[in-house]
Amino acid sequence: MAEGKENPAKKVRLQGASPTVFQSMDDFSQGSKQNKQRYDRLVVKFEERHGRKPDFLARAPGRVNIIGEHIDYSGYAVLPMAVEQDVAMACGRSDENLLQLSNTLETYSQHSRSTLESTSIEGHEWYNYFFCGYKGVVYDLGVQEPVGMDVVVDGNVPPSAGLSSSSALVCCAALATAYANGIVMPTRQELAELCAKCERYIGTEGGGMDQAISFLGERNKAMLIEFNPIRPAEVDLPCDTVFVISNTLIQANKVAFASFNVRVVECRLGAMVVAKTKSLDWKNTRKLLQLQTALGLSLEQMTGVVSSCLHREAYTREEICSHLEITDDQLKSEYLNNMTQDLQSFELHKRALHVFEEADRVYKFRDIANKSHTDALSDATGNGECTTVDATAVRLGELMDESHASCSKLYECSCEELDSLVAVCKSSGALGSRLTGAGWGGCVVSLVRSRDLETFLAGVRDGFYGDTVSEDVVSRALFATSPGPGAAVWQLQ
Ligand code: ADP
Ligand code: NG1
Ligand code: MG
Repeated sequence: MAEGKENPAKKVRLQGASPTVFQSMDDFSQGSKQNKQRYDRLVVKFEERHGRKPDFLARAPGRVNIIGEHIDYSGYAVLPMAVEQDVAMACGRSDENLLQLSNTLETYSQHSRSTLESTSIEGHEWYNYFFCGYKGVVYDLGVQEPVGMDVVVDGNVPPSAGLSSSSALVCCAALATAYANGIVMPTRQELAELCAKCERYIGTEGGGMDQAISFLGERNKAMLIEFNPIRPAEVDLPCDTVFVISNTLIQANKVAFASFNVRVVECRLGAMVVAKTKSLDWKNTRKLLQLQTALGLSLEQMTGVVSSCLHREAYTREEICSHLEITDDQLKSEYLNNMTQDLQSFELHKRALHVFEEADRVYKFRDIANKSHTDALSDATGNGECTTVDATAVRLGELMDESHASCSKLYECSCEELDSLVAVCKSSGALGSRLTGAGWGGCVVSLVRSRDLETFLAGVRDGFYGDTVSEDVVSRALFATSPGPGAAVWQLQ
């Protein structure tokens, strides 16, 4: 199916639905024993700190992106699934005009702020991610007199590892704030749009994938997420296979170092430079998808446009200004962001090529996965069992491998450890392996045949972690995962 066309078999779901409010812990923890224990401990922690029971708990999951890396902020669809790991908050409304935030991990310091103060967000302390979500709800939804809140936070999404702990925190904060203030509950899509915008208060210019899947995640379903507006569509995952996450244990915080925002700017400038060359309205062409739409070309044709309009060497700052006929001050104030003000050179060719090719891979992955599922269910066996033809799983794996190669060579968002972990995953039997999330550290996602899972895990344990990493750390760094549900609230009695 050509890119952008709706697959009629896959209905856009959840339109209009708000995050579920559960009445029992069992429903809220959705069969996850590990999370249930965490939530129990969190309630106790809240009682110890605040001398009463919390009014409610909120949770928002992290995610693993199966394919479609660094293309959401260029407007293109991505294919993530929510994971079991989440950020959870125990919350109690209070009569004082105070927000009292604490964390179950002592490394994250306590913080209090008056609800009457304006919500300034400076620096990347953990509680500023909370305030992103809080500010998004209070300001964007116009809450006049926000209630005081006592909040204890507990998260088990590994931080700065590409599984989106930051958005889990932002989304959970927004959900908790909306629920605590008793406003008409926004829908999942509305909350996702709101959080995609408000996480930018922290300083990164993300595209919206993480917040979308945190609210729109569905058990056993990966999602194709399209943007502007956010539109989710279920994607069937191949049967007889499993996705496995492995963590390099190298942390890469997106606010502390500029590389993430540099890539956003390079894509923006790439779109503008080509738009100017093609005599389009370049000032309003800030995303590569807008460029493609204006040119009316396919993704494949766009790779030709990249080759003919952008040279392979990096562009200097002066060259960009001269091509766009703007001053250096205009470049700074209108097109660069807080972290890229002094950047001297910009890779436009490689970045744009990655984006168009990766966007194409996402639709290919979606089409092959959905078709394989339909074919498998109507299979001659007639017993309703789902079995994926091996060639299909192999092709999906190849798309993941191509994605990693492109992230590594064209987008340059990999690192030595990620490349070496990908190599170990492949040699341990993965059908496909790729970095997931922003990269420069963090996690790899691999597609593995179910029957090969144990051999694969043993191969990666020995080949990557060896004896230097404790069993306990490895158990949290290397695990099979399946799609989990999106954000929810548990109203305690
Ligand atoms: P990720 O890929 O995990 O989203 P980011 O660099 O975007 O990585 O965000 C990581 C930041 O999110 C951490 O430095 C921390 O400030 C915040 N964070 C993540 N998990 C928690 C948690 N459990 N408690 C408090 N803050 C957290
Ligand atoms: P991580 O670094 O995994 O939180 C970031 C962006 C995503 C997306 C990916 C790369 C934010 C909140 N997240 O995810 O939007 O661009 O990198 O595909 O900015
Ligand atoms: Mg993040």
